[in-house]
Amino acid sequence: MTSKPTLRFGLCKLGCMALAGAMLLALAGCSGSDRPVPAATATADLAAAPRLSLIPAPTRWEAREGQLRLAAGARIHADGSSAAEAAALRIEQLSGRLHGFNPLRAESTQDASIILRLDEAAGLPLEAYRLEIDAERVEAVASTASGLFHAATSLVLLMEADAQGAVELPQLRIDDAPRFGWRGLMLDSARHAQSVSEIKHLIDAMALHKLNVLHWHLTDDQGWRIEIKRHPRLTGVGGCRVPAGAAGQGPEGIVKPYCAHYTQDEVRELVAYAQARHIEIVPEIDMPGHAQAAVAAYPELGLMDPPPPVSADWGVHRVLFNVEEPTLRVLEDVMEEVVELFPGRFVHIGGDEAVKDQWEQSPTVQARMRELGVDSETALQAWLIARMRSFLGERQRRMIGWDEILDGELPQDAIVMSWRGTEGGLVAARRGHDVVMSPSTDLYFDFLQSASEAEVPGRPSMIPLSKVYAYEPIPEGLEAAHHAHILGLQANIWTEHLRRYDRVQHAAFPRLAALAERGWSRPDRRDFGEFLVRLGVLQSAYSALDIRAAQTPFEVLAELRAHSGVQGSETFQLSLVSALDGTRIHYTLDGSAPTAQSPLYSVPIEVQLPAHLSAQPFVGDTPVGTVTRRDLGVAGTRVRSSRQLAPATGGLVLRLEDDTPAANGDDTRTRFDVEIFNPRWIWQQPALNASTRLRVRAGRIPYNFQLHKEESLRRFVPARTPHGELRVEAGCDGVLLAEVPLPADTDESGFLELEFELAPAPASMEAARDHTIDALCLRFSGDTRPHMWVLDQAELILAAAPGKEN
Ligand code: TNX
Repeated sequence: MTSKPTLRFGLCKLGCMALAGAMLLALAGCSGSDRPVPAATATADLAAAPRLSLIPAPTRWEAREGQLRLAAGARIHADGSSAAEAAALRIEQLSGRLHGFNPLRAESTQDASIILRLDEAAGLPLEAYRLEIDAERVEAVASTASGLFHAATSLVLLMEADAQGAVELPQLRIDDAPRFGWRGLMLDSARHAQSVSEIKHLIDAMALHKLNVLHWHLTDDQGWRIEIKRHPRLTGVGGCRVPAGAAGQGPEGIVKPYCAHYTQDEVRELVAYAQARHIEIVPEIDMPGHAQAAVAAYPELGLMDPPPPVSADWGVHRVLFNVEEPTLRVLEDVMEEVVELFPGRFVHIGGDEAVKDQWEQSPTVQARMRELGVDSETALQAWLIARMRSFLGERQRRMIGWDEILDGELPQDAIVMSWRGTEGGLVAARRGHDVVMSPSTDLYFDFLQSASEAEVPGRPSMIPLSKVYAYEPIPEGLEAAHHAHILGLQANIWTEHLRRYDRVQHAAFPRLAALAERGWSRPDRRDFGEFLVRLGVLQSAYSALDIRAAQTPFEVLAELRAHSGVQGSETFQLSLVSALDGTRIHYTLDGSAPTAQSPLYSVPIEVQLPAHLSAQPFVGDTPVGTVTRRDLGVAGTRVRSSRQLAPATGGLVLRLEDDTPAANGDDTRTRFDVEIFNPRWIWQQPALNASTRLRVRAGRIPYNFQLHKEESLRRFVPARTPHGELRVEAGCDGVLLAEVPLPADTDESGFLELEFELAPAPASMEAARDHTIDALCLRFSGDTRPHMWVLDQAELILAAAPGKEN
């Protein structure tokens, strides 16, 4: 196991009080087992006290003096209830993997140092538990199986292994219970599916964070993933799509479909696996939109002639289910089987992004509306949702839908999932609906978490760890009387761009730790810096459990700029940024590891090149994350990748990847940042004084977006030659500095390399020399759909100075 930061609790507190404040001392890393202090019993000043190294932070805890050491061979006593038995198993499995500590079982409490009791009479709420650790033993009590399970998780996370195979535990008492009953994660298995074992791994990771709802997005335009016995083509046809571009083409032009679905046996297996970890799986069958895969499988469910294929595009599609009685019966058949497979309380019916064009244009739908007496397409959707709600209600399931279900009449017991910001949640709660908050502004984990180039494909509008941690589920302005309607919160992992499970994990962790704390812990004790230190402990668990968390949030981003001077004698400025709010960056330039005594970064630094940067964020004196290392050289100031070139403001930026797997078969693909409405790449302050040539590498990827109404926002510059040109301007809409005709296709590698002179009008060349060109703007002209050219990197080539090597 990797080493833990030694954040322990109150023991450290008084022993180190001379240091500046409780937080700092926790950060100072005093583990304090040799520093006895009186038991801290008051709970009033908890906000100021350093916390246990637990995420989510417990509701209440009391520090006691000393440690409890459990030697190898220590025993657990479970009280005979199945709940205690399950908690014992949990401890055995988790402590074995995390600490190499494998306790045995005891027949009686006398022989045991860990006692697990299910005590209904104790009257603890659902999921709540009490954990007491004294000099002799651990006792965990709960009134529910979920409570005892969470106690087991907390216990193992509090253990610290020593070299003799024993574990040490702080003496304490914890009284813990979640703030919200819905602490969820949505997994999109429709756009890209994960294997059963990957989903189990994710469920285990959720349990580690005490999350309790897995919302499973199973159907969408790009795939139907759940086997429905009565309608086998849903998966047989709807479970396969031909990916756009090269990814869908095998050798010799053979199509390479992407197929995946979960059999009913697999679904049952996952439901049981989650249940054993006190996680409820909430299935989602999306309607009336996001229906293209189903309509491709059974065209009679839709309104298109000819029927559409399963979509290989991303975005908002137009395909809707029709509302004929036979279609509704198919949807009810689906729900019937879904209800049999998922014994939980909730079923999600989607309801999002159902663009009504097809309903508006269809005479059959219009006739149906007259027959039903509904006067708008929105009312028709409300009618469909209400019918589904009755069907599910008769089967003792509560219906949930995305916040669009608020448009039109909505039955009172329907739960609203607020995703278009928090407004939907606010309105729904005021109207008396229960609500789950999962706003795209704060909790969409397909949005990138840092400005690092190493971020995986997704949406580069950023949702960093600190933003998730700062999220408050009760919408601002909601009257106290309605607070109880907020059931909780949920992070959504949409997988258009998360092609593999390692990327899903990158998106999920560590942000899920912040989400878990916001869902579980008290809102009044929030300290991001202190959370980061506790996160160190969880990160050790991540590595022990092979949870591939993102490292990018901890990366120190370095930007190097040529400052002034003529070629060969420029000075260089280095700026450093950490995405971790409130941390400080210590750095060195000689490659040595930074410590709290290393220089503290405050303003851009003048550097001599080459230099070897090592930088790390610190909370107080405690380093967080890993060291970022960069070799800095002059060449780096003259090259920019698409991910470093700020796209023009507005529009929709995506981090996309090449559709061709690398020739070496390792499946790494080039990533491009592209503003898909008006693709342009802007190089701010290029070091143009010495350069007159530009080398550009470009890739070509499918343009596979359904933009719907936003289609009109597309701004492609007309081509002047058969295949369009690469244009370089001095600032967008500025003087043209180069216009290079493009070939019909890429070279063999799937890329295109162009090297050309910046040959501006004399006046703009002057401007370039005088350093008054603030930005180079690169774009490709022409409408090349179904493909698009995308910039990979641009490099300024130095003009050979007299008497100097280039
Ligand atoms: C909106 S959120 C969607 C999804 C996309 C997601 C991408 C919601 C209810 N619909 O279909 O995958 O944006 O961020």
